[in-house]
Amino acid sequence: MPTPRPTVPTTAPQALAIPTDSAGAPFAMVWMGEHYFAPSTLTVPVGTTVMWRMLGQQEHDVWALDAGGAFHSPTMGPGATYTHTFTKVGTFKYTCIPHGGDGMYGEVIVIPRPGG
Ligand SMILES: [Cu+2]
Repeated sequence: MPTPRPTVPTTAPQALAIPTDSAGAPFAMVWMGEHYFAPSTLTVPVGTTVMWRMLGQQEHDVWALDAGGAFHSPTMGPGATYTHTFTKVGTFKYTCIPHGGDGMYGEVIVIPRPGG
């Protein structure tokens, strides 16, 4: 039986559901490009590792706006990834520093883990 060939999305997916990684830890993806994060609002249980992945051709970054929730990626070129694990419940807004003026904002809403 042939293995389906993986496809690379060329537009921003609107709904993403990748609940766990191979070790069973919560995991989620955010895609980024010109000039968006998708999904721009992501809700995950506490302890989730979020990976941002660059689909765009320009350079972008992931820069927390909350002073206490500091996470800052390096400048990311095409294909680059950045991960951050969210260990506290809360709403964490972030932007792309070069493109905040173009409305390139996102947020991660971290909720208590279901069932404790
Ligand atoms: Cu950007």
